[in-house]
Amino acid sequence: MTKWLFSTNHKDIGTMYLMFGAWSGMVGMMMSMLIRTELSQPGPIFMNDQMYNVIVTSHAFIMIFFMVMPIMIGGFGNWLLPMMVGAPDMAFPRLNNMSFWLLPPSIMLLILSSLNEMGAGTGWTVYPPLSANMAHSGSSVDLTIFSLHLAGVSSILGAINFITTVMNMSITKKMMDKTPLLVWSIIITAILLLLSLPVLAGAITMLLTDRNINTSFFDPAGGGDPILYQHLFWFFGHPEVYILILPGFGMISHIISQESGKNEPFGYIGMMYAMLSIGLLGFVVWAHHMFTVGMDVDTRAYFTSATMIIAVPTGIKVFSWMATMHGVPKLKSISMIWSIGFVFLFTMGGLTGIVLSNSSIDLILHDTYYVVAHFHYVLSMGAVFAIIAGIIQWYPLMSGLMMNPKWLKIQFSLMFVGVNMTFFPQHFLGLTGMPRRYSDYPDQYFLWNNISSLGSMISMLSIMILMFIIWESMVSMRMAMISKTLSSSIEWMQNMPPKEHSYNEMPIMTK
Ligand code: HAS
Ligand code: CU
Repeated sequence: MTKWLFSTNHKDIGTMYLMFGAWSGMVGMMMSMLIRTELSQPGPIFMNDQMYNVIVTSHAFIMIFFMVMPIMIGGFGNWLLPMMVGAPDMAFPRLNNMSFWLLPPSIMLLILSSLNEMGAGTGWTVYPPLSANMAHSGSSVDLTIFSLHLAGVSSILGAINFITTVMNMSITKKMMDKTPLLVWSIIITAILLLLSLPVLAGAITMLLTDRNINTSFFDPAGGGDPILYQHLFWFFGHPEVYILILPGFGMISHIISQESGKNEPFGYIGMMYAMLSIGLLGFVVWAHHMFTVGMDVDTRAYFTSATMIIAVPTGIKVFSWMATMHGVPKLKSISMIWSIGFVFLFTMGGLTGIVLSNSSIDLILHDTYYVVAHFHYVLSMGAVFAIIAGIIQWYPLMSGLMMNPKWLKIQFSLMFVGVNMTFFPQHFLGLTGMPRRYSDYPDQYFLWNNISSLGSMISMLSIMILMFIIWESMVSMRMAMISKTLSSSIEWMQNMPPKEHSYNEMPIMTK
């Protein structure tokens, strides 16, 4: 009965990733509710500062490494990429299974780190000296490091698999300018993973030896420098934020062009080069996370300008999505509604990113709730909206079932209200100086925090309704008609590579 757990089939593995991501998403959401409850009014409610920081840290790790990445790359990537390039499966099917099975032990180590000693209250950045022995003795931080090692190996193997699949097994390989944008987005993401994760692995391993075998890479007492850790972390960390959004870009491009009834996305070639430049530029802007460490003015000027340049390719994407939608008379499908929500709210998050990229402004806003508002607009409303759009778009293809469209519309409205009510007020909190990563605040900040906490409950309700809608579609066994959406979806995938290349030309690498 559990044979599918060991499956080497890309669709089975994709499904396992989706289920794993949904489960982790529930855990991450529960932690966010603990955070928002603690912050719903001034004064301690049920946590001390260390507990609060442990929960914030696990929330971030779980959402990034165990929710967004597994669902987007592992789930949608595995399901759709082989079909879209015309391959029978991924290049290394058993490696694919291993990539998935490295994740459960990884999340287990992360959870163990919270149940052990005082937990790792370091933030997802794990900066020393806070993460060093002096402030975090005991095994918690070490367990977190091991968790990241495993998640990193999983992603690197997955990246190798995707790159090899497209290079060796694609019937479109001689015409990458005809390959669907979703395939492009996953390839670029895989390259970013391959180049950035080893740097994180190096940094956390150096931290591990600093903590346990008396090296002093990051300890000035032994000639080291904690700023070195920040450079290494953000050389990974900034590309990582594009890893979290690029597959979403790919899904949104696909959904918008398909649901608008257009043959291809507006400005296909421009979209392709925009993603390539975002990926490339993402490697040369990392120090915009470290403006407060005391950089000289030329370095600040460089990192500010380089960061701002990313608005150009991103603007190309935003305007091309709008051009693709142009002239479509009615908003017919729910996945299209989510995509429009994505374009609008991601752009808002992007604009506050441009505000933060100004080094002199960032000296004031760094480590305030303004940053928290920025990254939740691009993640909770960018990445998450893209994921939900994708689920609604491809659920009939994956399961053969149909969700209740009227309920889905209600659910979207609730989510739209919920996330904006949660995160918009956080801009005000940040601008008036409320710092992040504290469990308490002065009374002055009560109103907006309270509204934010109420908003988070609305979002949680909305996610629970989505779970209910999926459950209901399963128990009622409402078969999806091979409707327009579904058939055009299949047609799209089969038509993208021009017909003259037959499947027989492909090297068959699976038995
Ligand atoms: Fe960011 C911090 C700057 C995109 C995620 N970001 C974070 C953190 C996360 C994150 C998680 O420069 C916190 C990390 C931590 O724990 O400390 N970010 C940017 C910029 C962009 C950007 C410039 N971020 C993202 C994406 C993310 C993400 C995508 C994940 C999905 N971010 C920053 C900076 C910090 C930061 C600072 C550090 C702050 C601090 O102090 O810690 C860009 O890629 C966004 C480009 C998108 C747009 C919108 C569409 C473009 C159009 C074109 C016209 C617009 C123009 C701009 C010409 C710009 C429509 C005009 C400007 C106006 C204001 C009108
Ligand atoms: Cu960044």
